[in-house]
Amino acid sequence: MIDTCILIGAPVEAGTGRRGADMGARAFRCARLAETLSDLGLAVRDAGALAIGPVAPRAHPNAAIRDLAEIAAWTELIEATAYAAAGQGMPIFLGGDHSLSAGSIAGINRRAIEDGRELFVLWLDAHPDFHTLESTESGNLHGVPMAYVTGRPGFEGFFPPLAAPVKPENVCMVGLRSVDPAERAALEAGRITVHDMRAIDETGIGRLVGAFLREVEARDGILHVSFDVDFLDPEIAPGVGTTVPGGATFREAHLVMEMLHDCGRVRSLDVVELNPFLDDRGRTALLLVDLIASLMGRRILDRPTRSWS
Ligand code: 4U7
Ligand code: MN
Ligand code: MN
Ligand code: MN
Repeated sequence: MIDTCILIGAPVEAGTGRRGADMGARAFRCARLAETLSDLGLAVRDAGALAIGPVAPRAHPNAAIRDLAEIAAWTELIEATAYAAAGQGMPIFLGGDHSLSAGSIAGINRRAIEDGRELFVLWLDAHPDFHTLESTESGNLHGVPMAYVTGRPGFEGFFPPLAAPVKPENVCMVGLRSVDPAERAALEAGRITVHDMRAIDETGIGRLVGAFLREVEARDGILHVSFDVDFLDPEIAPGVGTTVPGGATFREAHLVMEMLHDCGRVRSLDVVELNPFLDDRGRTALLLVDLIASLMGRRILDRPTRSWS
């Protein structure tokens, strides 16, 4: 297992329609993320916050798109950072909005391919973020990273070229409850595994995630987890711009994290869309630190065997 965590602040908020996500990484630090990980016996390296320089604006035929050049610059920087960090420990990308996952997943996958490993992605989110540059209507680029990293067309010449796309059949989305028509059509035509909130209600999140983790193991894969705060129900996690009612509960989220720890294959993590400006006395940041602790090995009681495999 990984024994060094590398905390990487990525204060990108140009991908959202709201201000405040650029303070997310700072809030994780206030909520004692580094100290919590150290208490679990992990070595922690704080890489500070990334920054891009000034960029010249870029136009796109889809006039709704905002800050294309800025997000492209972030993607390039985060991709290179992810690639470098993956060789040295477990990078934890602290957002910042979800557009940062375009870079983190692309860089992690470049490293995985070089190491001869098969990368899987667990996407925990109310949204699939599966718009192309053509299909986004809001123009907010935090809605496109999953389309980019799986190699959907239309990013060429605007976003950095991918070393290789992530295979759609290696991606599992859990928690969906806000899917735009264009995203839905593309998901229906593609091979990504999608579990909406109804599937969680009907089947139980443990069985859905357990089936995916068994698949990762069967193919000897490594796993990247992309955690959007809006995966959680807004009643327990109000500190996020895009709240959608009916999200994952406290225990559902912790169970996923506990199972991920037991599976032992998570090599990188994004925690994105935390917006401290919208939070309630830091409770969303504190909850996320507890969830990250569960992922990194904190448990209620020891259990001799894994109950889900
Ligand atoms: B997030 C949306 F229209 N689909 O494209 C869009 F509903 O990273 C939301 O998951 C995108 O928070 C949400 O703007 C991006 C909208
Ligand atoms: Mn998202
Ligand atoms: Mn979301
Ligand atoms: Mn452990």
